[in-house]
Amino acid sequence: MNQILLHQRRNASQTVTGCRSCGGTSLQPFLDLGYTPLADRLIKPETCEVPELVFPLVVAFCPDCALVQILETVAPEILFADAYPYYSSFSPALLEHSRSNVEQRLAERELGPSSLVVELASNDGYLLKNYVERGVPVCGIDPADGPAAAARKAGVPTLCEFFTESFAREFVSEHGQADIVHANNVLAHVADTNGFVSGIRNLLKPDGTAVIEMPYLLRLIEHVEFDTIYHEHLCYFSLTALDNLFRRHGLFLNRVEELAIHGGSLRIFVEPFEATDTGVKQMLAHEKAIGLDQPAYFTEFSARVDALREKLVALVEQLKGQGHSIAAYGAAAKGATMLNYCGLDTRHLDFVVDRNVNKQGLLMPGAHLPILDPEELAKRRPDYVLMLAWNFADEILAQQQAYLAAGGRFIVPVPEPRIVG
Ligand code: JHZ
Ligand code: ZN
Repeated sequence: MNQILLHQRRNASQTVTGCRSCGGTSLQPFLDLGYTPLADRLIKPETCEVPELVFPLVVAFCPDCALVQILETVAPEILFADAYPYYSSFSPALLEHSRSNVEQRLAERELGPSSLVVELASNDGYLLKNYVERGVPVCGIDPADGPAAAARKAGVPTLCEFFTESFAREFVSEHGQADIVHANNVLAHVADTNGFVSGIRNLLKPDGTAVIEMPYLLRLIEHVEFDTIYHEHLCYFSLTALDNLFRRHGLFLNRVEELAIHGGSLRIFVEPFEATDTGVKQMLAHEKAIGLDQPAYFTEFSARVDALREKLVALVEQLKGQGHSIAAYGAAAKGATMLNYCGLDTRHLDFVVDRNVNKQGLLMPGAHLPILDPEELAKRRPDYVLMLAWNFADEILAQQQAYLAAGGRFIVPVPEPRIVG
């Protein structure tokens, strides 16, 4: 059966008719990445003949509230259900980032045995464990059962649930409201954007703070990080769009920090009272000044994505033509978008390596490259390695000194394909 029709027949996805935030019906598409398989749906070798579900990946701008979003919503049961392979704890840099986040929160606010910290999408407990160590009661909420079980095993109480408006009400009646709510890289993943934000409003004490991180749209566009676009990411946020979204629910962006993680992220401090600091005002003014709240800002992006693809494919084909072998590093979700949109597969690349043991032994979606242990780089010595997890490039290059010293080279694809090493 035709792959394209499969998703419609099985009711696995729906196309939005209005903006995910404001409901406006003037959505303006500006990038079409075609039909792609699900980026985190790794394939078991024994089922590699079964056709994969593919879904449209079209990105649009809402002129009414400035939210950038994809048009297709894949059912969360399909996206995050069985064998969701993402475990936060495989990156030392992310663990350090989370530990220092918690240290800063503890330095700013009195938190003790009668406080409550909740994390939405708490994954394997990578962040909350830092509060546990300091004697602060926590509760993680995460719908993926593998990571949730790992969190419990690590001593982080975790409810294996989707966080919704109604779940927030039940949670508060049972456990009370929270002093701090963390939500990292999850707001973009939820289909009911307004319900999720309204749930945060319910969950917060009147003097509570939600500390929320998400990739920053401005950096995505600037650095052509188009590979961070996949079906799990329904929204791509500017501060302007966030301000519009949270205000609708009586929540205020009182403080903002820009972080380098994941190609450039925002950390926003959201509270149920208005006390906007100058940093927020300046960032909103900057977005207005550069036109990030206007559709014209996005018109050239598609051509820049295509230019990157042409350059990367030309480079890979040139190296192959010279007889070089090429592997890839990072069975990341973004890697799936990069490979599939560029049409790179087993004809060009021999394998992918990844430290996440839950990914090893499986195949990349679409491209079907086998995922192996990073030690294979030293053993098999490919001439080049395409850095799919470019957001962790520094960390990975530092680990791969032996491979580099032996003459190995990395190809870093964004913001522009280049060879390093
Ligand atoms: P990584 C994830 O996206 C998942 P992904 C999710 N969709 C999301 O929203 C974003 O993060 C923010 C591996 N690795 O984390 C681990 C090594 O092998 O950038 C990962 O598989 N060795 C929820 O999947 C991959 O690379 C290392 O030294 O695009 C990186 O994937 C390091 C540092 C990582 O995200
Ligand atoms: Zn809108």
